[in-house]
Amino acid sequence: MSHNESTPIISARRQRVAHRWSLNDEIVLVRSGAMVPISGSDMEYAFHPHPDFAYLSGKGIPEAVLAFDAKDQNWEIFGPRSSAADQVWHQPVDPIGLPLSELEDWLAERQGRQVLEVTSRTDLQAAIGEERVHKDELELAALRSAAETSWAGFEWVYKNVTAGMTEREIQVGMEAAFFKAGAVRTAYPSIVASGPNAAFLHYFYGQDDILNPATRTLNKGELLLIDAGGEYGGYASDVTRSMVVGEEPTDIQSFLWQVVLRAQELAIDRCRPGQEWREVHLDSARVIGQGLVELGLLRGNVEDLVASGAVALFYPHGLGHLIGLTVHDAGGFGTNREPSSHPQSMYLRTDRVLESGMITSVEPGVYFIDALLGNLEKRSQFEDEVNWKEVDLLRGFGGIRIEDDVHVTDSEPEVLSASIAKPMRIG
Ligand SMILES: [Mn+2]
Repeated sequence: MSHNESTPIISARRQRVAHRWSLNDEIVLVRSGAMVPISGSDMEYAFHPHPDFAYLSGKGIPEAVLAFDAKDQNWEIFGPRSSAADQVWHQPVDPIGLPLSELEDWLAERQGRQVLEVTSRTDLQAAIGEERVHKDELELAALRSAAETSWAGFEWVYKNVTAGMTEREIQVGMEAAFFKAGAVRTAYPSIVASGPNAAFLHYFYGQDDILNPATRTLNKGELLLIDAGGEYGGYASDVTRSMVVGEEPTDIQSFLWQVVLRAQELAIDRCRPGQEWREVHLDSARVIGQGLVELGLLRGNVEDLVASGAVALFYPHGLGHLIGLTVHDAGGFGTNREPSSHPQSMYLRTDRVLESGMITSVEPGVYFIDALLGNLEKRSQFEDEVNWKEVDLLRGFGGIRIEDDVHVTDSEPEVLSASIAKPMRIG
């Protein structure tokens, strides 16, 4: 008899994974993971269950173990029990499945059989990853709820942000709105970058020095880039909006914003089964490149400018990544595919053909990044292709990124974050 309390949807996930594993009589253990102590302290980091455990159990409890017996195709979950002493300090953990103390006996009853730890078996993990790539109804519901919490945060921004506020004030107000709307936590550290700070792709508060974190005051007429999202039921939301605050956008702000939006819209429309993601990505780079040529910042044929890496100076990251239990989710690379070394694709986190049921971010951008544009080697390498005189005038412009989370379906792409407006100007 099975003591696990899984829902039919979780049972179906387990069956699909077991089918992919195609084992004989082995035992497989999937652990939720341990609490991680903070060095030099008796405190611990916030718990993040191993996503494979979360996927196969629907639970987020430390030290729990999901055990699979391939002989009778049975799954058993073992969870810790809180002692009376524990309960003086902490509310009890949900007593799931069988007590963890019984795992040893359960394994002893199966003595002589091979016990496989899933984390030490790439093939078994890859099989779970292939299932996690295709979201079921329960996952889609959580992803839609996560996107709704993000909607609340961005609405707060649109209604409340004005020039003169600090990035930190904006972050705190936005995150409060995520949490009020039901987010359990943010899906990743919120990026709230004003003016030139948007040229750091992953700029976030406290990264410079957590004892003495800097924050910047947003000036009138500057771009504000916010890349943030709520987490709900373990599932991430990942949304970026860029807007000019307190003034009408300049011609160049407006032009580049429209170029990024056009690149995004074209890419979203191609979030359909059968599309080769790398090609969709390269086409987004061509749209960005064409815009930079029209602005007079790049010279030459767009195809060549993408191939040479000139466009990558302004758009160095990938078009998007799979989203699920982690913001950069499992299964991004197809079989026998590896990260590219080409400057335009070296940070691409997905390289596979799109299939129905996938959730991908679509997030083209354009930036003026000092670490790239000030690099002397690159300046001489791209001497002819880049109009350095004009480009140098835009150092400090920051960057523009627009990002939504898209569900690939057998019909039209479903944009989970579609209700989050895309204002070019706020405040
Ligand atoms: Mn993203």
